Amino acid sequence: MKIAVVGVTGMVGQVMLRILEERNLNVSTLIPVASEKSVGTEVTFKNKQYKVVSMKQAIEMKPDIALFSAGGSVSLEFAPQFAAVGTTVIDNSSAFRMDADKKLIVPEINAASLTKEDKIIANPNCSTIQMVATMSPLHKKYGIKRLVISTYQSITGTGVKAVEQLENEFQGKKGPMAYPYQIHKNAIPHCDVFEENGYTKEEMKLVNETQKILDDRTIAVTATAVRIPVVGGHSESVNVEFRNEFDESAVRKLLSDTPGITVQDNVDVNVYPMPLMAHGKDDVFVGRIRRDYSQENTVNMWIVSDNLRKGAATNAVQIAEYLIANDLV
Ligand code: 11C
Repeated sequence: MKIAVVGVTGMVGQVMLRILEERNLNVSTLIPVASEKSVGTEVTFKNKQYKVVSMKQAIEMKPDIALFSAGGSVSLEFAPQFAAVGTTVIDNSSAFRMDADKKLIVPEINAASLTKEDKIIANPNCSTIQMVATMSPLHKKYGIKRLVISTYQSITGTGVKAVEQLENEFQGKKGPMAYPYQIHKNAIPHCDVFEENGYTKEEMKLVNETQKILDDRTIAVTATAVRIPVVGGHSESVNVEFRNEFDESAVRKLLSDTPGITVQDNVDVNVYPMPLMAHGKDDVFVGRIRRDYSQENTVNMWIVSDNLRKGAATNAVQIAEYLIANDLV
């Protein structure tokens, strides 16, 4: 397989390279792609050095698959150009996620809908992926009526500028600001831009992407997304109202039996998921599973995952693996 990684110098692009190495996908040719200012610099893949090429050069090389993580405007401009030469694009930006003719894929949930004709496939938002991965088996069994989500999101979701902001603030230095406020020792209830309805774009991704991936527009979703000074992953408090009766231990068992989910839930010995522990891992971690006594058929849980891995790069590589395994590229 000829695989291009577009946006290879970015935080997600770098993790994509590491995951392609770890998972031993059959990469016969790696094509690292970035903006003009990085062309000619080198990246390491499987102990070999590769020169970063331009978008134009990469398109001429007609990769089988291009993993995109270079921002929405780059995807809008270049994903169709790759698709036009026969490349299947797996796009990590929000550019195509809600397009009616593009599929929004979490492999464990809906990869079976993919066909050879899907030349641009959307990878969901990080905070959505870990949440729907957990909700999908529950929705099938109990029917989800409503989700109330509060996120506690890693600064790595914003990118390298945010990581540098926190490092500078930690050291008492001034520098470029990724956020409107100091993030060190702070919590900022503002991820992505505000929309006209008073929600942020990040919050509305949780609403719209969830309904699309679970293929059920009747699920009510409301969310508050908060940035915290953490690097290992996103955490989410999720209040889940079912249409049907549930049993707490059956929920725990169902999630434990779901591939890609690890239940960490034993409060007697202080076992619950945390971003510090999820960092560098591919699973979604779920704990603090407990009945909501204020409302019938409702359960609370705490969901944590490495936002650069399952929330972005791992999910994209898993889509590529599915396409290859099912002869769809
Ligand atoms: C964040 N979820 O943590 C974002 C990062 O739509 O793919 C990814 C943005 C996106 O700020």
